[in-house]
Amino acid sequence: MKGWNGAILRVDLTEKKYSVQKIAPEFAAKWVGGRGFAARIIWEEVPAGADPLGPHNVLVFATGPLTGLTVPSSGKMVVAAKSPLTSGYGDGNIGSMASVEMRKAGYDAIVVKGASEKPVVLVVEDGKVSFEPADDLWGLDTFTAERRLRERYGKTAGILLIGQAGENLVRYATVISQEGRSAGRPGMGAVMGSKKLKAVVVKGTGSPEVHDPKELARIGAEAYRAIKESSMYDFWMRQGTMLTIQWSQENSVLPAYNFSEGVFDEYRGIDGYKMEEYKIGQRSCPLCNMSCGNVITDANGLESELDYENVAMLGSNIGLGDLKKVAVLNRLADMYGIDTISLGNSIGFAMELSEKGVIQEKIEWGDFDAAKQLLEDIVHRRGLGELLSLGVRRTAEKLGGDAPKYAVHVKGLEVSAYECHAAPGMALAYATSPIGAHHKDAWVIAWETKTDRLGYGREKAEKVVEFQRIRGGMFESIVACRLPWIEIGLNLEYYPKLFHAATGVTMSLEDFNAVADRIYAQIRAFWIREHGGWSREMDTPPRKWFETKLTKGPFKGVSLDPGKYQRLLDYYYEIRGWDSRGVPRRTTLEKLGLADVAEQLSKVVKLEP
Ligand code: PTT
Ligand code: SF4
Repeated sequence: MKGWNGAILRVDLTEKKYSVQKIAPEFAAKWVGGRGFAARIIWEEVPAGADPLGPHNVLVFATGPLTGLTVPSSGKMVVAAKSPLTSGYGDGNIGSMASVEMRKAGYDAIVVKGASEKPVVLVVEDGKVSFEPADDLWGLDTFTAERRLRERYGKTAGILLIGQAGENLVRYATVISQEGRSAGRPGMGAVMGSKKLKAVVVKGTGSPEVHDPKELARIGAEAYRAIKESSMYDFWMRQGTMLTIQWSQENSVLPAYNFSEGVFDEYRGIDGYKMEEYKIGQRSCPLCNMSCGNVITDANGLESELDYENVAMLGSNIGLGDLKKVAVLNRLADMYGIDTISLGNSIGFAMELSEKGVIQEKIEWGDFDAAKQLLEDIVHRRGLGELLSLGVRRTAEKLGGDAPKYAVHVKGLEVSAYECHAAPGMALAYATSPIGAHHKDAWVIAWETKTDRLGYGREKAEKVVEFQRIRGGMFESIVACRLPWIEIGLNLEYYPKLFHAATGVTMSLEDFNAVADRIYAQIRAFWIREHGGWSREMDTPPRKWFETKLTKGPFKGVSLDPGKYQRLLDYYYEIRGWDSRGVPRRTTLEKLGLADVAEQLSKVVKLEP
C-alpha cells in the first residue's frame, strides 16, 4: 500500500499494552482516513450505550493519506470519540507536528482504549511505545506541561495534551497542541482526561512511501504557488480568519448577546483591523504557507493566538468589545484546554439567564471580570460553573423553567459563531452537522448571503449536502486543511491529483462524494444506535431562532419559520436517501456498502426500504 502507512497503533491504557494492526487495502479504500477511519472504528469498537467518560470509550487520533506530505496545509489530524457532551459521534481537526510525526513514526492512526489508574503520557518513538508517569504534569496548564515535555522529548516532538478542563472532565474540554491549536469541540479533551491520559508524544524518523514522489512534488509545488499567487493571499496573511468579523457584521450573522442579534455595535473593537494594530506575530500549522494564527498581546501583556470563532464567541456573543480583554479569555481557554465556542456560548447563556431573572447571580453583558471568573469556575467546576461545565443543554434541563428557551445548541453541541435568525440554509447546516452545531461541515453562509437569503428552497439543502461532502467528507478523510480551497480559492481538482500521486488510487471528486456519503451514513447510524432511535427534533436548530426576532440590523424583525424549515429538512433527507425521521433507508445503506450497518441498525429502528 502506498500513501498510507498501512498501520494503526493500538493502545490499551488499562493493561498498558500496545499492538500494531495492519490496515487492509479495502478498508483504506473504503474509508480513506481521518474521520472515515474514526467513524468506522468507533462504530465497531465502542460498545452500544458506553459511558463516554468510561474506559470503554475509544479515542482515535487519525491522519489521512495526504497528512504530513509536502502538499499544502497537510499537518492536520482528526481526534474523535463518543462525545461526553452529545453522547453521539464527536470529532475535531487539529494542526500539529503530532500529525506529521505520527506519519513519520509509521502509523496512520493511534487508537486508545481503556483507562489508566494514574496520570500517564503515551510516548511513541517509531516502533517503541512507552507509558510514562505524569503525576508531575497533572494539574498543569497545557502551555507549562507542553514546555516540560519539549525539554524531555525535544523541540520537534509532536505533542497533543490536555489542561485542567480535560482533567476535570469539563464536557467541552479540548485537546491542545503548540500553545494555540485546539481540537475536539465535543469534549475530546474530557475523554482524554477520563483515561488519565495527560499527553501523547510522537516522534518518527521515517516517511510514508508514496506512489509517485516526483509527481507529488510537482503538483504540491504548483499548489503552494497557486496559493501564494491568489488575489486573496495578501489580505489573508494580514488578517486570517479574523477578516470574518467585519464580514459577519455586514451580513448580520455576527453572534451578539447569546445569539439574540446578528450585529454588534462595538464590533470595531474586536475586528481584523483592530487585531492588526496589536499584532506581534503569526503562527501556523506544519506544512502551511498561509499561516492564519494571528498573535497579539492580551490585556496582561501575554501572547494570545486569535481566530474568528474565538473572538466572536468570547467577544460580541457576550457583549465584550475590547479585543485585548477577549484575548485574555482566549489565552486562558487554550491554557486550560477548553473550547472557546462552547465557552463563549455558555457564558452568554449565563448572562442571558441572569438578565431574564432565571438565575439569581448578577452577570452583566460585557462584564469582563465576571466572564473571567465564570471561565475559572467552569474549568474548576464550582458554583454556577459546575452546572455550565455540563454544556448549555444539560444546564437548561437541570434549571428547567424558561432556561431551555435560551440554550443555543443542536444535539447538545453549542452553536458556533454564525447567527441564523435570518439564515435558513446555515441553520440547516448546523442542524444536520454530524457532530452537533458546528460550521465545519457546511459553511454555506457565505453563499447564502449572495443568494435568496431568506428562502427555504431545495437549492439550500443541496448546497448543504454539497459542502458536507467536500468539507466533512473529503477534507476530513484525506486529512488536509480546507482553508486553501475555501478561503484562497485553490482549485479542488488538486486534491484528487495529489491523492493519486500519493496512493496510486484514482478517485474523482464524485468518488470522494460517495466516500463522504458513506461516512455520513455511518456516523448517523452511530447516533441512532446510541440514542435508541431518531426524531426530526434532533435535526432542528435552536428554538431561539424560531421564537425570537432580531431587533436591529438589516434583518430586523426576522426569525426562522418552523413550517418552512421542516420542508427544508425534508429536502435534505430526500437528497441523502434518509427517511422522513432522518434514518438512512436500507437501500441507501446497501448502496454505500454498509449492509452490515443496516443489519445492526434494524435491531434498533425499523428501516424503511
Ligand atoms: C474548531 C473550532 C474552531 S474553527 C475555532 S476557530 W476556526 C476555535 N478554536 C479554538 C481555539 O483556538 N482554542 C480553543 N481553546 N478552543 C477553540 N475552539 C474552536 O474550535 C483551526 C483552523 C480553523 S480556525 C478552522 S475554522 C479550520 N478548521 C478545519 C477543520 O475543521 N477541518 C479541516 N480539515 N481543516 C480546517 N482548517 C481550519 O483549522 P475543532 P486548529 Mg481546530 C486556538 O478543532 O474541534 O474542529 O473545532 O484546529 O489546528 O486549531 O486549526 O475560525
Ligand atoms: Fe493551519 Fe491556518 Fe494553515 Fe489551515 S491555513 S493549515 S488552520 S495555519
